Amino acid sequence: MTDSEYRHLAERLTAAGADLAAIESKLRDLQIETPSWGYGDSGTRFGVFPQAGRPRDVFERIEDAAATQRLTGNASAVALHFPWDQIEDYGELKAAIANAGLSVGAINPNLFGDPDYKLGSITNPDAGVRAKALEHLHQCLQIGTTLEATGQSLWLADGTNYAGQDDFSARRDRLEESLHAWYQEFPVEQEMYIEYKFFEPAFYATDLADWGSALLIAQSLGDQAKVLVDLGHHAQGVNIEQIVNLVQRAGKLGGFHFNNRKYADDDLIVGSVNPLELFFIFVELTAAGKTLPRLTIDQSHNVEQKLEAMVRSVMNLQESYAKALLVDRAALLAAQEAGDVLAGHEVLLDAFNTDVRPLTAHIRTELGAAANPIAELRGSGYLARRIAERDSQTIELKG
Ligand code: PSV
Ligand code: MN
Repeated sequence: MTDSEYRHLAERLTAAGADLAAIESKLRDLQIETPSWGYGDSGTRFGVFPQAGRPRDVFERIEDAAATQRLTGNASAVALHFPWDQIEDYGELKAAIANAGLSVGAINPNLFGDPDYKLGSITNPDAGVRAKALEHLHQCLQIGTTLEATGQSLWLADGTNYAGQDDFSARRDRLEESLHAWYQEFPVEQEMYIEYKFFEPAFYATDLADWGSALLIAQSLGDQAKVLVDLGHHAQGVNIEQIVNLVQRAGKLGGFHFNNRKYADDDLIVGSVNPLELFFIFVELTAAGKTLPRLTIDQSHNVEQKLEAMVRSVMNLQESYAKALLVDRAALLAAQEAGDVLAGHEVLLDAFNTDVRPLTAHIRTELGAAANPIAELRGSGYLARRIAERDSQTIELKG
């Protein structure tokens, strides 16, 4: 992208009435969290394909998150997952994140990896297992306090595979009791984000299946409890932007896990399958009077180069956000009030079909990041250096 392409676009947008200075200021302020777990090894249930130069511990995952930030300029925080990122000394982790020029994103407790959670964690019929799960949640709050994190992002794998396996009401009672107990411990500095998912690993009923079940519990807990929308966690065809609007109106939209899917919870690069849906979501997020919630990427890159995939994801978010900021809200309202169906739709399409790449490249340059992040990454030798360092030495694994 060249300066002249930017100037040309800027002139055209300004002539069309856009407040470019205000839009550019919002683009500079965009804050995206990338997930520590998105940089390390991952796979499907059929296999894992280790990548050359992949990070071996949380410190190396932070190095890669910092590379994403340097290249894109808007990925300033790193979300953490425990115990995947567990280490002895969280002071050391906090310093490493700060030294990398990043801030601490949401803390993600993990209540799905331990064999004890086979029949559930905080909904398990066994009180001992529930107590163990609550202890982990308690520890995550403490880690959050040490790291000065501002949120805990909870996803439950809890659910049942067969009708009759357990009782819906009993499970909901256990869920409510446990989350109320955890909520009582929350310091004012942290929020609780409740993620929902309609299937997997449970295949009959998950205990937080949809936005309604998450919203109900968030409302019963209090102001610090909110709903988190993961784009891979809905049935096919569900209108996610309408859910976003509803939860936002209830004052309970806490955050996002961005990814994209074609079939199920595919965890593909955000915007890679359905960029139009992503844009419609940003149209809701940028409506008058709304403030952006926490924006986190939650992806698993299996066949594509992981760092490139993360950088591409941030760029896709930058572009989608920029397009939403271009929507002519006055024209949209006028069309809606006039009952002019296609005029309203076309206002959205005009923004969606604008090639904003010169604008997002310009903003990245202003932020000291790269106009062309993928080309810059490929030309920088970053990956070759990481392969040389990480694949040739053995280190004491810290997390
Ligand atoms: C579950 O599918 C999920 O979306 C949760 O957010 C987990 O923390 C994450 O994926 C693990 O990759
Ligand atoms: Mn998620």
